Amino acid sequence: MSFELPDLPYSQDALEPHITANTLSFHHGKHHQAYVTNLNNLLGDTAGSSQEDLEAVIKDSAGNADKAGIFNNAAQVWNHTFYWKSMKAGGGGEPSGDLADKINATWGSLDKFKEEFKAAGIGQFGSGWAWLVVEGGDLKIVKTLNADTPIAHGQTPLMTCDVWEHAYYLDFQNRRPDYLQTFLDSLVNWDFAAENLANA
Ligand code: MN3
Repeated sequence: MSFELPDLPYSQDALEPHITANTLSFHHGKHHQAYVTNLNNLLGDTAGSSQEDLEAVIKDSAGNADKAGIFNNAAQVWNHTFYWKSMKAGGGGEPSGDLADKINATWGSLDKFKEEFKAAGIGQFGSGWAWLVVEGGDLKIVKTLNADTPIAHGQTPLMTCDVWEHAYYLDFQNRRPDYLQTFLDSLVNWDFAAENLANA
């Protein structure tokens, strides 16, 4: 068995003009694929194939210096699959229902949430991820370095934005703040986040 690159949940040009097909062809077809290939090479015959197998590999290797390569590649496979689902064509707008209520209760308004999420993404020095997670029933904004992932820390991710330069450089060059603003205004898939909250 081996892990496989999941298809994008939309066509490569679905997120244009915000994120171009050119970016997704490299980000999904090259970067995400490389993490899958590296992980299979590192695990050899012990590689699994399901989402549950992948999460078990991440939890087993987290914090283990001898398994840093396995952790980094497994977590990046998981993080990217989750990131694709965190966006959709015609995304952005406002969440509804329980998610909207919890965002308002936690940050006071959607605008304030967006401001703090954007600040987390900008404030992640170097490469990493900005996340909306739920932990112990509370919504939180967290950022992780490099491949690190909330599922290794007992948190349930609701949605994420990849802030590695490869995620935005072809479309936004060095303008990470503009990429984050576009993600929040025009791409984020609130239905996916609400579904993850309902299942948390
Ligand atoms: Mn990436």
